[in-house]
Amino acid sequence: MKKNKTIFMGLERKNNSLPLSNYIVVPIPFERSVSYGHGTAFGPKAVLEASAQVELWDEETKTETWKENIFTTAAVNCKGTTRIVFNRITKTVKDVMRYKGIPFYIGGEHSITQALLEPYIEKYKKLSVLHFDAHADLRAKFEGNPHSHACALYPASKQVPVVQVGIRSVGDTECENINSGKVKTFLMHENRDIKKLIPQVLKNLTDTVYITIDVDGFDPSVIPATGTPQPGGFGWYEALDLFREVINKKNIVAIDVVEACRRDEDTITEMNTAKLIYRLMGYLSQKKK
Ligand SMILES: [Mn+2]
Repeated sequence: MKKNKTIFMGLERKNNSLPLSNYIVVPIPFERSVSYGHGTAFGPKAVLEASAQVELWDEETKTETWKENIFTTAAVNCKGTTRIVFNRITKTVKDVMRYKGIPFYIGGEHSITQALLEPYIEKYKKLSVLHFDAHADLRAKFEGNPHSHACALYPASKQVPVVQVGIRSVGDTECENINSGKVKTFLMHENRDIKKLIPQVLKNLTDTVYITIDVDGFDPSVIPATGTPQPGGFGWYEALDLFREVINKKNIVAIDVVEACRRDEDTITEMNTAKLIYRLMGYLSQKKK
């Protein structure tokens, strides 16, 4: 079978369409405020290309989720000022929300979550956010910029409950924002027993959940190519245990997966990110059965 490298999993069903799809993949190759390593702009393309190498039958969920229709939209145009691009992202979200499919937004740097979350916060009065990340991302501004990747969750944290996991890097200007107000932060070093962590995460989330996954929440041995890596993150199976439980117990409105970079040394990051996204789709599909 000839695979199409511009769509998720490299193929789609005959007569696939946006209204018919159970999953909607939206590439957002935005990169503007990166402070250290570069390459998130190439992330979505690399993840789509790698997804064509992921097996269509998933060995854990025992599903062939692609058959439920996965629609990949054109990439969001990320040219222009941050304000212009964020407006475009929010408009795209509003378009996508008209359909039944669960959206997977693929970044791009984490700042896009600010624009992605706005329409969900507006629509769902009891929304909460599961924030998987190495970094707290709760600075009001970073290097003078309120739309930096280091501020990704700050606006949302003033409006809805944000539950943070994987956190192992907190700046001196944001340390007062963790475990304060609407933010519940599970620092990685204090929460290494995943079996104990999961029920606490579930307890702190509302029933309606938006999941934002910065892939640097994983240990760098799982996801090596990220802009600002940190040691000691989630293992593959630990993270899957958490995501499976949250998906099974909560109503998931959308998922974003951000900060995957492309580098020349290897293809581990894009491959594992693609597999993660397909696995999460599998959990969502299993739940419906
Ligand atoms: Mn991060």
